[in-house]
Amino acid sequence: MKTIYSRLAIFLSSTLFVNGSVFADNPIFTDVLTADPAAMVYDGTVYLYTGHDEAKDNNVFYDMHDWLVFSSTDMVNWKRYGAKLSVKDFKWAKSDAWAGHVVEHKGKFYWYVTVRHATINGFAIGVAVADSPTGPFHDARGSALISNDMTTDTEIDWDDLDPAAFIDDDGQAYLFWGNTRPRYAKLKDNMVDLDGEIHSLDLPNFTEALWVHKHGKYYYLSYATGFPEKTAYAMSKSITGPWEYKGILNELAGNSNTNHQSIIDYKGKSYFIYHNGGTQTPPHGGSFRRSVCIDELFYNKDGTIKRIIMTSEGVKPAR
Ligand code: FUB
Repeated sequence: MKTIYSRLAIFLSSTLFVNGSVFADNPIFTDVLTADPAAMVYDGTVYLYTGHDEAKDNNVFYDMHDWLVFSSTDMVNWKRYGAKLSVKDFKWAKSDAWAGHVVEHKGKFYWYVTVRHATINGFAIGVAVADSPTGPFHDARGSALISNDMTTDTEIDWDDLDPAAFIDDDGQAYLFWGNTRPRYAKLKDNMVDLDGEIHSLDLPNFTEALWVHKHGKYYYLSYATGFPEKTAYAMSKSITGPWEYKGILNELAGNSNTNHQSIIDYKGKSYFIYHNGGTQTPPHGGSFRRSVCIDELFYNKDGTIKRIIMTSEGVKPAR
């Protein structure tokens, strides 16, 4: 009997009933603080890679040391794998496990991450590789893929963060990243070296958190705009642009000055995955104690995206 009741308690704590329907409630995890979501659909499963906030209260700054992995086949029930990559896995890095992104290429999984470089001033981007979406991952280069000395056109040392990889239909891979200055470069087929020069993009009021996706015939570049951050987006018919700015996609995320989105299609629906500072678990959420949320995303007939409606109820199970 005890087992039945405890299973029921776990089920009830992970779902919310609204008018007889089952939803995932937002934030989707209440026992661990998750930020900077990056989702990947692979072989019928959604893999969710997140940062891991560990700040004890909100009077501090980010306290982030590793990245977490989750998976789901319905967007409501999530399997937990724990921390599968850490700053310590990059011998050349010293701290700050900020935003990352995983893509699959030719049966291998590449996890691009933001870290603070140990010997070159500023933030840097590293890449880890694994044979499975849940690891084990190891440093694929033994050095930074991008470091602050490679981009000298800004005064700040945190302009090289928030990597987002994208593989176009012709197999060419790209890496997008940046804070203040949005950038992209081609990746070699080995996925761990840049192929050619670094380009700058022209996106209005760009802050950070680039995410690239394709839906139908259009390419979409979404990003955090302003500060505190909203999410904006631009569209193009080509991954290399020109990009046409389309406006605000998501408003300020509750109780957090960052918003950091990921957008996927899964089982016939589209999802906007982001973080807010909304956890009610003491000592509560905030800008440095963030939690991942999921809401549906809807396209208009002309390919533009409807403004996201952030909800407490979250999404219904995908079938
Ligand atoms: O999580 C640390 C930083 O906050 C990320 O790199 C940014 O995108 C913002 O979410």
